[in-house]
Amino acid sequence: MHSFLRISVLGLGYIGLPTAAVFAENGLEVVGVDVNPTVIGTINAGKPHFGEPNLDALVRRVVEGGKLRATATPEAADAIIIAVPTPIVGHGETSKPDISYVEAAARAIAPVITEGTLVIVESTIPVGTTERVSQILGEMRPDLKFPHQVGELAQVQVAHCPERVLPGRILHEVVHNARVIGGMTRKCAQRAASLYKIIVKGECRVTNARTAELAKLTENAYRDVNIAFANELSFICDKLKINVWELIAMANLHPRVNILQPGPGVGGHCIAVDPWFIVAVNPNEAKLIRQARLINDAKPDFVVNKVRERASQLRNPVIACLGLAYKKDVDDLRESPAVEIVKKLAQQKIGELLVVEPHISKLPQDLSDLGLALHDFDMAVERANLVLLLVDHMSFLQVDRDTLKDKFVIDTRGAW
Ligand code: SAJ
Repeated sequence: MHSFLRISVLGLGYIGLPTAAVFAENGLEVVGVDVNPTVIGTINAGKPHFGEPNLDALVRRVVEGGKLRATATPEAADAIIIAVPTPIVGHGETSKPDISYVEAAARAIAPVITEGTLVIVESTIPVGTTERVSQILGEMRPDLKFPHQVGELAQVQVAHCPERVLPGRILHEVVHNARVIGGMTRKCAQRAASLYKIIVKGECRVTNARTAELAKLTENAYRDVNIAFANELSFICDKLKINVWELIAMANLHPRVNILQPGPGVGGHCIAVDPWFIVAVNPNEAKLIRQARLINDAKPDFVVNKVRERASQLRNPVIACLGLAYKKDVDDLRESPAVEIVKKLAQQKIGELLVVEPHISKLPQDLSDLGLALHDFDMAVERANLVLLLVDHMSFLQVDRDTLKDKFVIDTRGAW
């Protein structure tokens, strides 16, 4: 039997809320903490504040059942999971991780921890940050002993258990993925593993905190590098007038080749961000990882140039921009290359833009400030003389080929 009756999750976003809800579903009393009053109100009304398959029903169940409650002030708990954002500051090569939310979370929980509390960081963090959390707690609570001070004799356990779930499949992956559990000490790791085993059906592999920190960053850098390889091929194929998707399908027939797909660029809050956490700490060693980021970041401009080239051949370019999300079938616009492309097209006044994004009901302010509005898919495709596919949403795939016949088509995803 495990020893966790009540846990707390700090940060009720894309990771924190599903994690909190799944623990609650498994019988624990869960206190969710967030700084945003709207988020707190929405969750306490039994609703998630963002879209994710099956999350609505789950949140309603656990809130109505009294197992999950959201609040603004941290409370004591057997385990406290920190799942706050770790953005980057700066741009491109000057990007640096901003761990201030994690540090603030550590300061916020310091007053409520007691002997025996397990503190877990799930947020993606640069190597060394788990130790930093332990230090902050130690500075604020001189009455307790922490792992960075006394190792296994610590009265409070600290661990890093990075989240690895894929948006769109979060509730499945949070249960079925293997977890990397990095303890500041062995006991910290084992205690954290016993917590995750309550909800995780996959393997819980224990290691030290630093290895866990780099493992998470490595997973996303690996994917970024592989997407960069595909995007670089798309630049090469454009010059050589070869269909890059056909090329990749051919190469992937080889039993040991598995190239990913080129696209309009890499978005989302993870893959486009996390590799910089490695580069910032190891600028001299992380050459390939840096270059991959630069290649992927160059893709939106390449698409804008393609559109400009095509539009210049039209008297009155009317451009249907299909999709704003960072990837298919999600409503998440964070770091989305599609948004960047649409913004640039609008700023450069390249034709009349008809923006389509079926997963949102309102355009973000910065896009409506550019004079853009949301349009219906069929109407936009019908009216446009240039159709730009930016996201391969399921609902875009069954397009009537006849309506595209006399139009320029730029398919950045190779979906059509
Ligand atoms: N993309 C391509 N070509 C591809 C695959 C993806 O251009 O072949 C683009 C997507 O369109 C999107 C971006 O890359 O813009 C990232 O999408 P994704 O589906 O690869 O990943 P994310 O950002 O949704 O989630 C990733 C996952 N990490 C890995 O697969 C290694 C997820 O497991 C992590 O939990 C998540 O980052 C995270 O939170 O770190």
